[in-house]
Amino acid sequence: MERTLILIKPNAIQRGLMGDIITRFERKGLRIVGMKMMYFADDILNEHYAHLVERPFFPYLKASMQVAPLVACCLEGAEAVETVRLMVGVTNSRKALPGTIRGDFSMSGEQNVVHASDSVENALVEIKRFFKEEELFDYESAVTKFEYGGEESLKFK
Ligand code: IDP
Ligand code: MG
Repeated sequence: MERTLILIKPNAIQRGLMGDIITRFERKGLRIVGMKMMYFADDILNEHYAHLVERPFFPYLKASMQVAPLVACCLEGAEAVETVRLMVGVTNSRKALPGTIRGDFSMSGEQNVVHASDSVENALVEIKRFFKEEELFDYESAVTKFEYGGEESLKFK
């Protein structure tokens, strides 16, 4: 099974949306295999948003990501990276489709409630950035056979 990283951003924590966001992923059938609350320290923030440091909005983004703690989650499932990006919606929440997390919970391009890894390759790097190996959990689920078909279970082992 594939893993991806999401961050429930400080703006979502402040607005009391943490539970709603986690529930979306749980209901979908994505398994939470790691979860922690933390402050986004300078060194990992600069690394995580390295692709944006030159952008004019970077100082605002950085401040908004450090104003309160965030919750980092590692989610597991078949094609989890792509599925979670679809659930999150496009960056600008005003353009994000209704039914997506950003589309339903936010009005902003910056304060857009959640981060999700954008490729399988980046997910591997981002999960390592936020979680030590012993903070991630492999566990059996009694309901996997009701979540995936027989062929899928073989394909996405
Ligand atoms: P993504 O979060 O949808 O993957 P990225 O381009 O990786 O989008 O940008 C990371 C974060 O930077 C966004 O989620 C958003 O908070 C912020 N951001 C991106 N573009 C803008 C912008 O044009 N104005 C303000 N903030 C932005
Ligand atoms: Mg991104």
